[in-house]
Amino acid sequence: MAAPGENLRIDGQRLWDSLMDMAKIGPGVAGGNNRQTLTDADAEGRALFQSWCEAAGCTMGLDQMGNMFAQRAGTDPDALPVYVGSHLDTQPTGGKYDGVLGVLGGLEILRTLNDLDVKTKHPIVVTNFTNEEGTRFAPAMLSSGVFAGIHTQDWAYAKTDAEGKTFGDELARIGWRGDEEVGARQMHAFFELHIEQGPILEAEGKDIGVVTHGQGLSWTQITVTGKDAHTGSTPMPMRKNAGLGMARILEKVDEIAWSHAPHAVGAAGHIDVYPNSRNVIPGQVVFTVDFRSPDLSVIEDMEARLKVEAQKICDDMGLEVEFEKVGGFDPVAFDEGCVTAVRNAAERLGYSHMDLISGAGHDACWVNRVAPTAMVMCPCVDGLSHNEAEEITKEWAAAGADVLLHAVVETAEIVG
Ligand code: HGY
Ligand code: MN
Ligand code: MN
Repeated sequence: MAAPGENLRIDGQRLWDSLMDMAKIGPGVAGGNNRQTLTDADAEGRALFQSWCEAAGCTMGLDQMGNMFAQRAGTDPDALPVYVGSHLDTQPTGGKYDGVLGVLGGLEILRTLNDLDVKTKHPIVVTNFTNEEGTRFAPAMLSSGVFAGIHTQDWAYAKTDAEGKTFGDELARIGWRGDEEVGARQMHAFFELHIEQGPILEAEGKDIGVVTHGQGLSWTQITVTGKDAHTGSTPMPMRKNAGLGMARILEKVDEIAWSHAPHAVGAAGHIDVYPNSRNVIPGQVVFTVDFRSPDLSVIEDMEARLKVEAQKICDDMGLEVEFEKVGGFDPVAFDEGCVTAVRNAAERLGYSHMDLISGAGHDACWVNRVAPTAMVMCPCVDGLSHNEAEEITKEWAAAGADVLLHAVVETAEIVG
C-alpha cells in the first residue's frame, strides 16, 4: 500500500512553460533576463505571478518590503503554514532560472495539489522575496533579511541605487508596497528550491543537491582616492593613480582567496571608476570585494588581511583608502529535520542525490534564523549562473520540484 502522496509528481511541462513565460518579462540582450528589483519589469513579473496564484485559488498577502505570499488553505486554519519560495528579481545579465525556479516550483506544487485534490493539515504559502540579488540596492537578500529581523525596515528603505533613488521610493513607485508588518508571519518550516549555480551536481551526475549548509559571505566596499590628472602630460612619478591602486589590491584579493584553497573564493564584481574618461588618470575608484567560505574564521582572516594589504598598497602609493562593510552573513547550517525531509524525498522518488554546501547566498540563509529551513538544488549546465547563458534541463527542473513537493507535503501533513 503506497504511503499517502507517495505517487505525487508535478507537471514538468507546465512548470517549464511557466518558467519560459516569466522569462519573457525583463528580457536580457543575450537570451537571459534583466528584471532587476523594483523596476517596471519586476512589477510586471510580480503581476504575472500574482495572476497565476489567484488562478490557483490562493489568497495573496503583501508586506511592507514587497514580499509576496500566496496561500493555499490547509484543513487546520490554526496550523502554521509551510512556506516555499525564493525570488523573481534577476541580475542585470541574469539567467531565466536563478530564483525563479524556486518561486514557480512552489506554485507548481500548489497547482499539482489542486489537480489531485490533495488536502494538507498545514496551509502552504509560496513566497517571492524582494531584492534577493542586492545588485541595485545592496546588500543581497535585503528583504528576507528584514523579514528575519537582521536589518531594520528604515535602513532598507534608505538604501540607494546608482542614481540615488531609494528602495522605499522605488517600492512605492512600482505599487508593490504592502501593509503587512514584515516578519509578523510565523512559519512551520521553509523550503527553497534553487539551481546550484556551481558545477558540482552536474560533474557528479546527481539530479538533486540536499543542501546541508550555506557558505558565509562578506562584502567590503573600498574607496581609493588619488588625483585626477592628464594621462598624457603628467609624468609617471607625479601620478596618484587610484585605478592602479585598485588593480594591486585586486591582485591581493585573488592571492588571499587562493591561500585558503580549495573552499574560499574572492573577487570584485562591482567597480566604479571616476571620472572614467579615457585621458584622465582615475582620481577615485569604488569597488566591492566579495569573499566567501564555509568557515567563518577563514572569512574573518580574509577580511583582516585585505585591510592590511590594501592600506599598505595605498600608503606606498600616496593614496587614501576607506573601507565599509556593506553586506555579509555567517555560514549557515540548515535544519536537520527539514534536510532529512529533502533527502528522504529524493531517495523515495529515486533521484540521484548528494549533500551539498551552497556556494551562493539565498533567502533561505536568513529565513533559517526564524524558522526550520532547508534547500533543494538542481544542477545547471556547466555550473554557470549570473550569466544570460544560464541553462538547466526540463528534467532537472521537474526533479527538483518533485522533491520540493514531497518534502513540503510530508511537512504539511496530507489529510485523508
Ligand atoms: O550573491 C549571492 O550569492 C546571491 O546570488 N545573491
Ligand atoms: Mn538566487
Ligand atoms: Mn542570483
